[in-house]
Amino acid sequence: MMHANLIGGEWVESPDVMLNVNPSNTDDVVGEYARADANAVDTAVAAAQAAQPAWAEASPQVRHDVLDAAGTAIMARKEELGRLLSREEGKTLAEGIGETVRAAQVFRFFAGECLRQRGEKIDSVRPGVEVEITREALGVIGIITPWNFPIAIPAWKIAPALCYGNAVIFKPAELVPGCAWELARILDEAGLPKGLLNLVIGPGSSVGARIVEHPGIHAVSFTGSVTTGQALAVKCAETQKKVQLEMGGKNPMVILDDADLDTAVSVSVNGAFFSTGQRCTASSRLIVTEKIHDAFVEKLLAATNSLRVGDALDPETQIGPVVDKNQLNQNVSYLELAREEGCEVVGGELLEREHPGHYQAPAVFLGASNDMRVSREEIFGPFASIIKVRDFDEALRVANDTDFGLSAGICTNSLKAASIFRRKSQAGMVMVNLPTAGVDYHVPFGGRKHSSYGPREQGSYAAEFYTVVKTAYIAP
Ligand code: UN1
Repeated sequence: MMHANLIGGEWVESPDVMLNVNPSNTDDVVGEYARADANAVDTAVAAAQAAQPAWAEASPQVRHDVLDAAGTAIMARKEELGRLLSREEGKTLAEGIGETVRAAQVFRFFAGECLRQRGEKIDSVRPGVEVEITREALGVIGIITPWNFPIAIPAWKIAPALCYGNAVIFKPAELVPGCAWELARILDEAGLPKGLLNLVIGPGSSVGARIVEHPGIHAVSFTGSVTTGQALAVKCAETQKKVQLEMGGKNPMVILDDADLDTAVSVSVNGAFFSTGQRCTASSRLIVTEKIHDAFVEKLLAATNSLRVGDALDPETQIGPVVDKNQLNQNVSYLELAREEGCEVVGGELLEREHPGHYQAPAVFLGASNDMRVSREEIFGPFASIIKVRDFDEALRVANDTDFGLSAGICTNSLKAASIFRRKSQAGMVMVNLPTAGVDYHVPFGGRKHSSYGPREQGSYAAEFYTVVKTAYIAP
């Protein structure tokens, strides 16, 4: 069966069809998906513009009920959707189901937010005049999502967009159209009026480019690479679109001498290797003070060695395959670079399993320094640089010495060190004795420097991006 795009409330097929392939077994085709073109974006925008005003003016109860029904439907199908997610993306089944649950929670959270929208009433400086500040929908939002969170990232962009009364043009990553298609169908079946959510699966060069240049789209929320995001922002400025970018990370995890060793190892393994290191919140720099360094490395290597790499759908698997051949080749070239730069590389071998897939062992780069390219560039694989430092002051300096600023972690039992780190970290999110990745769904998410641009995502802070403020002056 061909999976069609959803445009103006109709499921539209296309002569251009692409295959969704399972990275754990490249002989397994997850499905065939219609590829839209730039003209489909134009049709979608026209439908979105026609549908959006009535949606924004509808009772918040109407929007609440649709988002709540979508959240309930996702939750009821968490095993099946989690399986589809793991099959198309390659993260483990537990991670796939966990991410699906997160998507359901996001929809329920924003169902509640529909009912919690409030404004402000302020006395004017002019006697007798009152000022009212309210938030209104922007109009039509372009949503461009990456392959590494096939359901949660679409959820945390689409749910707030709809909550605040907008219509959506949604372009998922071509590597993972399966969850995107199911999400579109769930919203359609949840009673979302026609035209409010348009699914346009297709290449960035045509579909993505048209979203970015279309004058009928008022804002674009993008998660992906720094290069694509920066080019997109420049293009969006030409038509004065609001932009929200979530991009890379080179997140530090600082391990201090007084850390609990088991906690330090478990948060490092989780942060660096879970989801095959394919998270912008991954801990790719483990910055370790000298007294604990050797004991930490010994335990970390033992833990890393015992990780079971395999088919994402096998319940025994802890690390699934790399998403595709391109990413695998890139990983391999970074392993070579790590050696050239003088690191001792432990792990990283390409592995064979029952079916042909992109399997690779996690790797640590021992003896790394913070100025090596492998410690500065986002690799997006199951790798971490181990950077030895003298003390907390140097650790803090190294942690902040990066072009990125998404998430930063510290393992310590010192309240003083933890509070100084929280204050001085130049990252958008700080984790104490917790992995840098794996965030809550109801609080703001985002970073600084090259990691992010524009207002925060998630929680009530999402309103900043998905609404526009109106200030009204009222004389009696
Ligand atoms: C998480 O770590 O829980 O693309 C979320 C990413 C991030 C999401 C990470 N935008 O990896």
